[in-house]
Amino acid sequence: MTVITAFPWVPKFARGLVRDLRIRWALEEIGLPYDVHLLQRGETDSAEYRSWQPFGQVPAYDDGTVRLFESGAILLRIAEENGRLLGDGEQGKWAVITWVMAILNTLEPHIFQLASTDIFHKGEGWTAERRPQIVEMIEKRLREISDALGDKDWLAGEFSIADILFVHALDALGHSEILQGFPRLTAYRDRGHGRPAYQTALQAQLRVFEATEKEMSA
Ligand SMILES: N[C@@H](CCC(=O)N[C@@H](CS)C(=O)NCC(=O)O)C(=O)O
Repeated sequence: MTVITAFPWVPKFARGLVRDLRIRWALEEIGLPYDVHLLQRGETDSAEYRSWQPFGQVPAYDDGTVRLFESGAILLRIAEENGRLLGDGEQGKWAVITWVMAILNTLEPHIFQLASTDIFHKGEGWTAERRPQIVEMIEKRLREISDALGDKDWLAGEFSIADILFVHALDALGHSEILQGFPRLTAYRDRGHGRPAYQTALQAQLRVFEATEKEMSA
């Protein structure tokens, strides 16, 4: 049975944003059952976990044949192994891989910087000066991706792992005003959210946090 790791609890702002959701979503799209290993306090620092996920982060993944980490790599493994969510033919497959790299490398670092200023360093003096530059860069990238998307439903033909990454990256902008200026991308994100596999995956992640909260308050 495939196993992924996840946190038993995160603060409210992070719910739906933790990256195990990407893997849950892909597995739900394909219809593959999986187990979730919830990391207990201190476990992320254990030598055993670090030998699986060197940064002590989630998600990590084990399908019995391959054990790896990094949400992008995990999505590629799942798609490749199952011949799903990876485009059509050689060109289609490489278009998906290219978009996977583009979302992770060319877009997401800027989005992470926004989360850093708005959430992790909220209220610190330097953020007021830095934030407009970050927003400008994110908007530039979003304009470029929106142009590349054009009238298509998905980034590279059929729905693929690149769309899982892009929709989830857009979700990390949910606390900001940025997406309001991008109706095409808002519609794209909503299309992603409308997929039954996304909803199943999201509810599964949220249920864990709710169950932990119940346990803590019992
Ligand atoms: N590039 C990694 C990032 C993983 C990551 O940032 N995971 C977060 C949760 S979404 C985490 O575990 N944060 C806790 C930490 O960094 O210690 C991936 O895509 O898998």
